[in-house]
Amino acid sequence: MNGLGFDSERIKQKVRATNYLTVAQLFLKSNFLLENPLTFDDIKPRLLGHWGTCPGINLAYACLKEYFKTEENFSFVLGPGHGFPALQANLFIDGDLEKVDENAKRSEEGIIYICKNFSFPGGFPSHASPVTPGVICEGGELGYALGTAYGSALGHPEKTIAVLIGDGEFETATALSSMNLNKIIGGSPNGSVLPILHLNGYKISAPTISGRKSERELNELIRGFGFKPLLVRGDNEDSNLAIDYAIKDFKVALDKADEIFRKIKHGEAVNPPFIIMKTDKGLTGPEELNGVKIRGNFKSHQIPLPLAKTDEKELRILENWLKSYRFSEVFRKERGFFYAK
Ligand SMILES: Cc1ncc(C[n+]2csc(CCOP(=O)(O)OP(=O)(O)O)c2C)c(N)n1
Ligand SMILES: [Mg+2]
Repeated sequence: MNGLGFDSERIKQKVRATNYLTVAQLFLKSNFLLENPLTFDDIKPRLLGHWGTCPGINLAYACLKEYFKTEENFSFVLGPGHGFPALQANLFIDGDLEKVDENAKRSEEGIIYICKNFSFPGGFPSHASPVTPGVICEGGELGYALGTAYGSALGHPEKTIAVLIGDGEFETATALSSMNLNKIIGGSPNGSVLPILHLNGYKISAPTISGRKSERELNELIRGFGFKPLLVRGDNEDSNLAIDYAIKDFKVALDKADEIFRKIKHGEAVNPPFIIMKTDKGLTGPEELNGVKIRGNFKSHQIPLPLAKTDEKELRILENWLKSYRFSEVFRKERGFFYAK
């Protein structure tokens, strides 16, 4: 049975922790726990990486892990591999990274280690890669996530595989043609594939086609491929409310998906579920900079504060952004990570 003890407070705290560690990996070379006011010296000399996709990954991952925590055969495939800092933050906090890398202990030293080594020569790559524990799809070249998920379900009826697909990725021929795989692979003797479209409206420097479709038209497209669309709405202007609503919708959508997968297993001819997760791109990040909208815009795709090392205003925005996650409430040097209940 899935979804038992689904705890929204624990999810919210985990999302704050993973978002904090994501931003820390992108920007910080010291003062990782923000024990002193942030200075230019704390900022990495070369700011690399992608922020915009990360908060959506952190939200989806936290909800999925909370829902499927009792299930050994649950796995997650990440399409947008450029969201590696988010994946890394989750693998770190869950202790998966520590199992393969003794430097990644869930302590202050471990935090320093993952932040310093993100996108650094001899350290961690900027994208998901074969050295990332559990990765079967790098996501550097977009499009293969859905096909990979169906491939790993082949001959494994015990498996449930959730797969996050970017809405830009959803415009690739590979992703769109993989939408037909439910007609071939869905159901016995294979596992259950749960696609999640991350509808954040943007890809690199432009809006996405799906993001500009009406809700009805997008639902009809998904239905046309033989899926049952389920909406998770995390697009409120207030980031905290957006996360609250998304978590509630996730629980409802995952319960529904579970019910549908059970019917499919019993041979009923019903359409498999397909979650559409709508969030602002760069959710919880800076809203605007110099009058230009960042959150909910393509401007959040990579480094939203590119001058944080030299510009006092950007540095202070970064400091307030990091503080907004109240990281000290979920991590203490002497206690490590802890969540509600
Ligand atoms: C096949 C392919 N084409 C282009 C790129 C370059 N690229 C990197 S990130 C990105 C945008 C991805 O947008 P989306 O899938 O919506 O992810 P988001 O960051 O919005 O979550 C693109 C086009 C790529 N990685 N792979
Ligand atoms: Mg997108």
